[in-house]
Amino acid sequence: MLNALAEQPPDKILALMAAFAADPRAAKIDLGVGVYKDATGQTPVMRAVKAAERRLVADQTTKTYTGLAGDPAFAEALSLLVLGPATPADRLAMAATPGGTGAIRQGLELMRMAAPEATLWLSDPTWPNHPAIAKYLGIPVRTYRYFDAEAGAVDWDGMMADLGGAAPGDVVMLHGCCHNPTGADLTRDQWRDVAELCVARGLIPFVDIAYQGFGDGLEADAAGLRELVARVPEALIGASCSKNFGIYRERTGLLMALAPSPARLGIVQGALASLNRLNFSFPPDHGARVVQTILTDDALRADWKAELEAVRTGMRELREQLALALRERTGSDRFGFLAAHRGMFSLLGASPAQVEAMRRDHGVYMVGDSRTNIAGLNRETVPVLADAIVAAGV
Ligand code: PLP
Ligand code: TYF
Repeated sequence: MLNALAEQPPDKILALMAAFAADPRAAKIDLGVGVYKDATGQTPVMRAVKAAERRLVADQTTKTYTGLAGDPAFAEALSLLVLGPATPADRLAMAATPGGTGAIRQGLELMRMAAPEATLWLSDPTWPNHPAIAKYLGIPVRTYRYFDAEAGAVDWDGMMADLGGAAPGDVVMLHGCCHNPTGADLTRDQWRDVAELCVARGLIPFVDIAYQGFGDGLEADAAGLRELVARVPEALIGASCSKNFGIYRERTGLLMALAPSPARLGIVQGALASLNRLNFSFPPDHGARVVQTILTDDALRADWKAELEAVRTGMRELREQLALALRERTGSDRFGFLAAHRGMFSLLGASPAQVEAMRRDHGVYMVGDSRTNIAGLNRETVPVLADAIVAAGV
């Protein structure tokens, strides 16, 4: 049996992690995988997470199974963080998942179960796991224009034109904030227009929100998604706690499915629970319990928000510093988009050969499409990257 296996294509982002680890140069800089790093290059456990974990160790009395959809208290707390006080609870089915990736996977399985003929529309470009999971599940995929590389901004006209060609019942994947890999986000007005397009054409939005709190703040980053949820009859939302709680390896995520009416809620909730059972039975609990503990305790929540805010503003400052360093070196504002973008990533606009040259000559590691993890920088390495960008002729 196993002799029949073909080699699987590697995940380019994860392959880059291995190449970086194998590079013996001391001055190498990792701008690859989307993990937050502080000025010393560490990915620390957040203070509130440590405190919640200590509390769990002391107080938890059982580790028996939860429910197939995880603990409803976690789902409620996280859905409130994402969707805010206007959360339509009587229409919202929810299931905890192994990370945000698990929420994407379970959401796409739900789509295939409910609408096997529907097409999934993905932004061009998008996070590589979106098309990879859809392909694995046999879901037809089309792309919509999203990024104007010349302008370093959203190609709004192209996006609306392409989505205008989607058929009723098709699913449109959107990044809630901090678009991966471009860093270019929709404005609040544009979110409203997307919502109206979905309503007019009968499209179902699937919002992947993995970086809430990394862009303009916890509330601002979810504002567009909330505009959408207030307007559409149906939606899927996949939320990840990996980045904003820094609990990457705990695999903590939530799939939310907005049902068209309260009467359909039970059926949708049953489908989510069933899909969890068919894939892995019960979702991981530890990270979910930590998140719930933090979100429902005033002191822990305040401390978590303060630490997240410092992370966010640190990344904003690095963006400003890099844009300034490039303005000084090029005498132009060609890289001004770096300061306008949000979240961890921006596409520099370098060719694969230029990306390779930066790696070879300067030990700067970024993804082949020139996606750069801004959080991998610090005050000392910003000028090194700026020099590398100029030397490579980007
Ligand atoms: N969606 C996007 C766009 C991402 O960049 C990520 C990665 O962090 C995820 C989802 C899910 O991540 P995780 O499965 O680690 O929660
Ligand atoms: O895009 C990134 O770098 C993060 C981390 O298969 C990641 O989202 C990368 C690849 C992957 C899972 C997570």
